[in-house]
Amino acid sequence: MRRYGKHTDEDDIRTRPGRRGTRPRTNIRPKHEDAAEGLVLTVDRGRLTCLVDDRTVMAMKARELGRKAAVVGDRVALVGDLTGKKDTLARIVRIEQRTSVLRRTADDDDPFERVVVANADQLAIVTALADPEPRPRLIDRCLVAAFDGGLEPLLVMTKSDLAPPDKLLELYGALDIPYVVTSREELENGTAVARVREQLDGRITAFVGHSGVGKTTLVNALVPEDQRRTTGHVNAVTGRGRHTTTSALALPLSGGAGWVVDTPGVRSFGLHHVNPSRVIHAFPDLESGTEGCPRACSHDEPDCALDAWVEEGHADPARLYSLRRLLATRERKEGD
Ligand SMILES: Nc1nc2c(ncn2[C@@H]2O[C@H](COP(=O)(O)OP(=O)(O)OP(=O)(O)O)[C@@H](O)[C@H]2O)c(=O)[nH]1
Ligand SMILES: [Mg+2]
Ligand SMILES: [Zn+2]
Repeated sequence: MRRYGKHTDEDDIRTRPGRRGTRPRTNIRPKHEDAAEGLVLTVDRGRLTCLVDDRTVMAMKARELGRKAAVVGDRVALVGDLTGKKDTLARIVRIEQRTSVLRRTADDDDPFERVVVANADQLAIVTALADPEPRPRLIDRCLVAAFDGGLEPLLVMTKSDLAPPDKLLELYGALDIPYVVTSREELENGTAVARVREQLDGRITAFVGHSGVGKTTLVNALVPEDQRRTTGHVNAVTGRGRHTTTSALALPLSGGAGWVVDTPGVRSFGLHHVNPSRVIHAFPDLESGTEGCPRACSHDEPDCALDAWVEEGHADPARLYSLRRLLATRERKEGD
């Protein structure tokens, strides 16, 4: 309110009937009343591709935005050339308030935090059941980032044609988190797509996970044919997938409301920005066990109630191990 109120008053004075004929002054900060609304689809070295109505418009940040950066998923206000024609460049004059922010740091010691995606409702945490091997610790970190950033998590387990999901389901099936399991065959015959679609319709979902887990393969199966991206090939020598996806990109779900955001593969998901006391929220299976903990329990001390909680069979010991590991890496950072 305050941001625009002052300028509105000034403009009212300048345009009131008695002063007809006075040309609007250009030395007042424009308030961009006629700015168009856009959605940031992708960002590439300062150039942003935005969807304005049904056109894709290239834009750059206006100087008045200062250091504030727009990211994929941001709702922005644009002025200037909005035709979307080749070699035109619009200006982003405002970034609307975000409903959610998916943040990560390169690692826990890295204070430089990047916003990966703005305004996503849901975080699809993609894990291959094999090739590459599942990494529960990365899953846990993504869960923490989801809870912290206001996104609902969805677990996607791919490549069930290579290995069964049993072990992961044991760890995560008990959590109150929706999950889907997919295989190559189910991707090809469309059954996997239908199952995943059920979880995505009407929402903005960001896909994250290690490189080579099949994020782009899955996203491609969900979006119109002409919007598909290239996917990686698993390197025969290292067995690892190449980092084929190099930038985040928002794509519309085919034939319906909703967006999917494909992101580049990550090795780690640094949580420098997350307050350690909030980490427990990503472990709902353990959270109820903390009722018996001493005040301000670090959950890694002799009186912590979680040891008994796990011994009594309320949660998997691997989950407590994971929580403690995560807290320990956070603590080390807090200490320095
Ligand atoms: N066997 C099997 N292979 C799959 C499946 N899904 C994807 N792949 C293969 O896994 C490899 C990597 O897939 P991508 O979709 O590029 O993986 P990504 O997660 O986008 O990787 P980055 O872009 O590097 O983060 C490709 O060779 C896919 O064909 C699956 O369900 N089963
Ligand atoms: Mg990819
Ligand atoms: Zn405790």
